[in-house]
Amino acid sequence: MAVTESAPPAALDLGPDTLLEMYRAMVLGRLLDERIIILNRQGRAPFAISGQGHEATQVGVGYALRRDYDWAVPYYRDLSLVLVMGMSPLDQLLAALGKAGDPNSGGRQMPAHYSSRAHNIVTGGSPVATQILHAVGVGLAFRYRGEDRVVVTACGEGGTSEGDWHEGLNWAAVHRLPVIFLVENNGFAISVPQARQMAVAHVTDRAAGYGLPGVCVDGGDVLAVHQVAVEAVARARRGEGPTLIEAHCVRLQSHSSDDDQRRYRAPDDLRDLRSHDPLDRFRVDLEAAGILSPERAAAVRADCLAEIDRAQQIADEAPAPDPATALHHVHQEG
Ligand SMILES: Cc1ncc(C[n+]2csc(CCOP(=O)(O)OP(=O)(O)O)c2C)c(N)n1
Repeated sequence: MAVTESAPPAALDLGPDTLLEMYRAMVLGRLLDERIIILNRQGRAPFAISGQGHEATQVGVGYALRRDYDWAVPYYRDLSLVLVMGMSPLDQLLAALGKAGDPNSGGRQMPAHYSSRAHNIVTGGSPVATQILHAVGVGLAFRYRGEDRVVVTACGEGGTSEGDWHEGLNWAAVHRLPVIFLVENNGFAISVPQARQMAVAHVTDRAAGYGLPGVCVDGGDVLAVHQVAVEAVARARRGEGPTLIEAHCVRLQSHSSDDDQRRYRAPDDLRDLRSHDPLDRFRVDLEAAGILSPERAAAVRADCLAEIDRAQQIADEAPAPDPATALHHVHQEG
């Protein structure tokens, strides 16, 4: 099956309200991400790993899913995806500050290991790409139960070098499972560029080797990603099996709060990144279409900041986990 470049999203029939909602979702993801980095730099959040630059991909995919029906097995950059699926800024700030009320892990796991029973989001381990096999298992469960749910799982292009990724795609294609394999390709695995990671030009060049369709898309174009994701979800629901989506994103921040990308990326490359900011692209498109004005864009930003401020106040005041519970959920109890 050939790699297909995505068609322009002309066929999309999204009204202005939905487009504005998607824009707000991207802004909320960005501002919350920035807030978590600030908390890290203040020494209050132990770790931050940024999704800045990936928002269009995640919101485009998230809006193709049926909320609280479909499932996700995300990776650490998927902040905007889990927000679209129903998690809140408060959920993530409780996690960032390691509070007892953190729904992801009760303040135990590193931040960015997203988990929500209520919104069908499955937590993962930290070893890269282990989540891929979990998603395939979720897809198999849907098949056994005769449900038409879909599960999306994500990783970076570096994650596709792991054996788990290859086994997962192979198995899902053989059994035509309703899994969407999203690769958020930002060109780097920490400091390792894509060319040192694979000898093919596109991750989707490998799709034919497993017998599933692979679609390459501009991950900075929220509507293009959305169209590709809508088609992949429809295919999976019809029982026609998995799709591999490779979305080319920019990584605007360093790999994580423990990294400094100025040590391995050229200054020109870093300067150029900002001209590919997906939020600016969508804002300009919406303004050109007469759907958004600069005043309205400023109001969306202020509204998102107010939501994050309110959430942070609650998270600040929330209790830390009781030290006596530190070993709970580690070994079998009772
Ligand atoms: C099995 C394993 N090896 C190495 C690491 C350390 N590690 C964490 S993230 C990462 C890079 C992953 O890059 P990529 O999959 O391209 O995703 P990105 O972070 O660029 O979004 C590495 C090497 C790990 N967590 N697990």
